[in-house]
Amino acid sequence: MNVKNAEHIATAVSPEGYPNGNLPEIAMVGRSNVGKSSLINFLTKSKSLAKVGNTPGKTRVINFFNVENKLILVDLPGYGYAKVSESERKRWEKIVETYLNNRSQLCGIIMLVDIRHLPTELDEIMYRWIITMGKPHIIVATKADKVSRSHHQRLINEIRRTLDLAPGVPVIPVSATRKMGYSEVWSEIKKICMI
Ligand SMILES: Nc1nc2c(ncn2[C@@H]2O[C@H](COP(=O)(O)OP(=O)(O)OP(=O)(O)O)[C@@H](O)[C@H]2O)c(=O)[nH]1
Ligand SMILES: [Mg+2]
Repeated sequence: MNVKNAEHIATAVSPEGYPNGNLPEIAMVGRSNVGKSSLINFLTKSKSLAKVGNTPGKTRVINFFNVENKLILVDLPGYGYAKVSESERKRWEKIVETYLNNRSQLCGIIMLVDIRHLPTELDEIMYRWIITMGKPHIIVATKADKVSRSHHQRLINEIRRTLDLAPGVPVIPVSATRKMGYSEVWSEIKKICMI
């Protein structure tokens, strides 16, 4: 996908705020700070469409980005930020759960994990949730520029083993900084959304 037009179309905490229409949606899920917003900017060739790195764990809303009027990339709030209170965590859960369980045009999920670290227990719980939902999904291993390319395959295998991924689930190393993985991720998104 050679993206030329992408725009922020909605910010929401509940279904009333979701955008209207029937465009297919792909949701980004992952720990706070893993690189969800950066991935959206990378995939839309934009510098600042999605806000990056401003106080991790504070983004408690869902942002929707229309891409070429063909699909919507959905930036979900991140989990696992150490400093959130129990009530904030519950709020996160409600926002994300409501979206993932009820959004009919959600066609697939991109789960992000940092290539440098083994998926955490929360990642494992999230992944099992994704499996239960039964939607197509891929794993993006972010910040691939932070480790030498010669280690990528080993680290990907470790991610695969920790999450106990089925053989058909792709794990794609991506670097938003070095612009690596663009066509690989878009190719999977196109398959998932059938666009
Ligand atoms: N080196 C490197 N840094 C990255 C990459 N992607 C994101 N980052 C950095 O990681 C930090 C977090 O990125 P975000 O995109 O804001 O992460 P997020 O998952 O949206 O975080 P929350 O909104 O808090 O859930 C920022 O400082 C980014 O610049 C990457 O590919 N390489
Ligand atoms: Mg973000």
